[in-house]
Amino acid sequence: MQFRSLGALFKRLRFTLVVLLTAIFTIMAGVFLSLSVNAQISPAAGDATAFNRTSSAYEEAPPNLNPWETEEHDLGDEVFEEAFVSTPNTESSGLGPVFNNASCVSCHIRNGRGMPEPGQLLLRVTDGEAMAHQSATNKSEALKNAPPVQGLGNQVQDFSIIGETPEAKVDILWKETAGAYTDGTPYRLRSPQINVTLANGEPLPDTVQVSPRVPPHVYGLGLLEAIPEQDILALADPDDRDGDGISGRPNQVWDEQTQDVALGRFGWKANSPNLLQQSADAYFNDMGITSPLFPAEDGTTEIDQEKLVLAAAYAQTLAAPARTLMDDAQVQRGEKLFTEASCNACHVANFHTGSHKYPALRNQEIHPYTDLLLHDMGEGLADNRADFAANGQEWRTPSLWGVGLAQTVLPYSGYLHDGRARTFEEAILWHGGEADASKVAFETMSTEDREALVRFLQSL
Ligand code: HEC
Ligand code: HEC
Ligand SMILES: [Ca+2]
Ligand SMILES: [Ca+2]
Ligand SMILES: [Ca+2]
Repeated sequence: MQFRSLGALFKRLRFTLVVLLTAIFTIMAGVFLSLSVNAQISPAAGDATAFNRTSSAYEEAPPNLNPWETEEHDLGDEVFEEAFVSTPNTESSGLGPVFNNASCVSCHIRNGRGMPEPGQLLLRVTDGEAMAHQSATNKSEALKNAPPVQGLGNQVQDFSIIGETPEAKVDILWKETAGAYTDGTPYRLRSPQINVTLANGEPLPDTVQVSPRVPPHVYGLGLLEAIPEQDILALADPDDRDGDGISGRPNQVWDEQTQDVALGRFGWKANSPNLLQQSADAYFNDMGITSPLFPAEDGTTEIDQEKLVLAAAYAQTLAAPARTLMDDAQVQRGEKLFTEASCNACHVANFHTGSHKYPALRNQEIHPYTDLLLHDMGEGLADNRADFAANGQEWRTPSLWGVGLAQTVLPYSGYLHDGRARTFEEAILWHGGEADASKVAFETMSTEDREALVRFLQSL
């Protein structure tokens, strides 16, 4: 390189120096920024926390998986995405004949919640008349206490493969009502009206009990599976002995593997004991795919045990997202209000996981904000349909970790079992029954406090 004068040389050096200093400054600022951002982030699931708060936040494997767990997770990921087709194709065949959707991921979108729309919303049904005259013949039948509906079973499959007829057509209409907070701020709530037209064109008889449910998120579930049973049962207070208006009961469900009664943990009414059974149930009922746990009547199966185990493995090995904005004064105020309004009586923040098939999930301090128990949530949310030990007004407390990312992952997705709540405010305003005092506390808060509480939920 040649310089025409000494001045030009200095100019060149000065330029290099500026570039160098700028680079150093940028790196230092980056380090400083990442440190200060980290101070705002907090692990929600111990070593199994994922530090990603983008639209792919729910798709992370826990960073502490060992190589074997990582392989199970990756294979499970493919299984979760596998779209089935009708027989006689050689691969991914066996869909239907009737079904709700063709893959796990088409309902659990980006592993988050799904929409209250045909293809994602499930309708569980019970013959209410038979229910009234039920005399159970054995333990598992007695537990199920949801007599199937003639021609529909316990779930409406509103899609079918070519050449077959869907069981029914499902239409969702929204009914809106108006209300106001104590400070006069108006709000609107909506609830669904489900219209079912059977294959023969007839409407569903009034005696059929219908329970619409949106797909819940599937991350962090292995950690919930790893909570020791006695720690969940210890929170139950069925007769409300401490007189705080909140009871909480465990669901008692049928475990298809052990052929015995077990604690229910998964599903909106905690009607499934573990993730393997929940996955087999999804294959069978949502996709029409038989498996070793739910074979066809003649004993044949459309997927093998290995695939079933991998589907469950994926849900088991999904991390929970880290909390954010821990240093934010409004968020801190919201967290205080969350406790003051007794939200944490059901949305329990702290657990310590015990044993699990996957070592990464063992012995972690987790903050899922659920007690996994059933609560009477009042008439407004009632589906009037029993599900094992759960009655028609009871729902399992959903976990709230990662809930602040719901709109980032799937904009316009709703909250609550049927996706009726468009915002956190609406979700809270629907709380009743055991949660009535919490709802009233929220309704009577100042606008500023309501905003702080919602901001706290957004930080989860
Ligand atoms: C048609 C949509 C649909 C499909 C397809 C589907 N699911 Fe689901 N899933 C749901 C709904 C709705 C629920 C809640 C059911 C209930 O509460 O009764 C659910 C619940 C779950 C849960 C429990 C979540 C929790 O927080 O308790 C898991 C795990 C799950 N599904 C995994 C799967 C797997 C694995 C597959 C594929 C084999 C699958 N799902 C396919 C709609 C679907
Ligand atoms: C008595 C137990 C109880 C109390 C107290 C309670 N909740 Fe809930 N919460 C539930 C149950 C059960 C549901 C699910 C109801 C349904 O889906 O119909 C729920 C649902 C939610 C949801 C929607 C979650 C989702 O994934 O769709 C949010 C948000 C929420 N609660 C926040 C709060 C806040 C904030 C408070 C305090 C103001 C509170 N809850 C108090 C039991 C409770
Ligand atoms: Ca099939
Ligand atoms: Ca059916
Ligand atoms: Ca109590």
